[in-house]
Amino acid sequence: MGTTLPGADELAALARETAKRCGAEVGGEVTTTSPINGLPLAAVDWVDAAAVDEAVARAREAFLAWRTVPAPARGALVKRLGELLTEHKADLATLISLEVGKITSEALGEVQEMIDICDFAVGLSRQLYGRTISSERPGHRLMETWHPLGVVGVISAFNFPAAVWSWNAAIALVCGDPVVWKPSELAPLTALACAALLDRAVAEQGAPAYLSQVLIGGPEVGEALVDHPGIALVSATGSTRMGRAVGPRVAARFGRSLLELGGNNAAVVCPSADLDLATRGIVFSAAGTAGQRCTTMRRVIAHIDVADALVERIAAAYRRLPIGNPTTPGTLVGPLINERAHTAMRDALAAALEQGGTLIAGGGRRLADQAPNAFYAEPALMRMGEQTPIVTQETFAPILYVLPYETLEEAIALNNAVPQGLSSSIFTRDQAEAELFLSAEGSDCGIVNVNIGTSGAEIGGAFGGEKETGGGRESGSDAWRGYMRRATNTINYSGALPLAQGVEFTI
Ligand code: UN1
Repeated sequence: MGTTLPGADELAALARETAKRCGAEVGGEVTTTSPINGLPLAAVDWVDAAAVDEAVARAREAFLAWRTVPAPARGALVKRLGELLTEHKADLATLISLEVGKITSEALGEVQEMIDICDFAVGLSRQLYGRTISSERPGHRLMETWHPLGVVGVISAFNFPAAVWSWNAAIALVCGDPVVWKPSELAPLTALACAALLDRAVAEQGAPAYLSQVLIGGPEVGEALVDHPGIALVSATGSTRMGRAVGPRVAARFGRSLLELGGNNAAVVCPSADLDLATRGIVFSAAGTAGQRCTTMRRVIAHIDVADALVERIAAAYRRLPIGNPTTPGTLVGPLINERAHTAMRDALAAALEQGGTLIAGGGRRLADQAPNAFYAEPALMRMGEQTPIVTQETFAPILYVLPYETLEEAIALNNAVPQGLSSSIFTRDQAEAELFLSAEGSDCGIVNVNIGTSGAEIGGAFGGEKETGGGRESGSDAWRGYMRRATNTINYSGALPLAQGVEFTI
């Protein structure tokens, strides 16, 4: 299965037609590659850093109009966007598969996340609640009001080339903020298609032009966004290295940043765990999306009593994984994004072996004879005696390290002993163990799950993590507050002027 990869012409034609159906014209000077066959897919035009100034100025103008539109009316725009995404769900999923190699089901799932966040944002547009607070003074009222913040800059990565933009854009738009988006240069067609659909919704709804702009270009475009004083919030998803550059630069100009950076997510598997369920959860999180989610499971911390049986089950599943063309029905593992990712995987596996690891399954390359520039990797399962330096790093590829533990305290310490803090899970049927893992003494991650894997979060919760993951929260719950500014209001209807804290100041 999945052993015949499509040729360049076939994929290029499909990309062109699909983008066109979404309203995006493809063409330009810079060639992109499909990871499916490693061959040219399309050509697009890039802008340079100078385009950022102009885009921000236009967005600022849009902001001045949009911030006065009532939030529920802003929600109507996002509602229309959600309808258009629903209509073009299969198209966007095709572009995602062609550009980043996601299997069809996961590509459709990514678009579903976009539709879901639109639904969420539409509901939110009738909320955006502030509090009223008891005033200590008679005849006074204390309250808070949430106002639009300003222009939001979104920098997104290749692995969720559409959904990350939508989490930001849907929320930003109902909050009254225009968006300037710098997508991954590896997935420009997906970005252009998303932008075209939103442009259509903007035109149909009579919303201000330039509420949404997309800037296809290199890293210097992202840097210009980061440094631009007209960008009130920089929402950046990518590596910890990228975040280390972005965070201080935005802070230096007192801008706001929302960082979604690396993860090194673990599952603790306890003696009472349902091992079949754990195996399914682990394999989806570790091998799904070819190990290229920030929520990908990279470590299993298994109790010594169940480690052998668990490893056997995971290894058996790994040996059966259908690897190949991600658009072929039944394929579960598509290609890595590019050669660099494959080299990083190979290097990490070599380091793990050197650090005492044992390769149990996978790790090889497939289809290289047929497509020398496409990088299909067998998800790798490694047993490690301890958490060596390579295990503490995030390698953006499907490598799963299995570590042993004896006490739950030890397992929690291992879970937390990495620089990243995005997602974690525990497989157990013992409620006390689950509760400890969820408690203040438990996992230090932003996402802590019980009896499911580390990836595949729903949009209703706040998404993000601690430590080197960057601390940002986007998507559901109250993440919207990051996109607004809060004003605290004290209103005096008493006719007198009592001062707070009992201060006397009689003139
Ligand atoms: C990412 O990998 O950047 O929880 C985001 C998940 C998805 C989002 C992943 N809903 O796996």
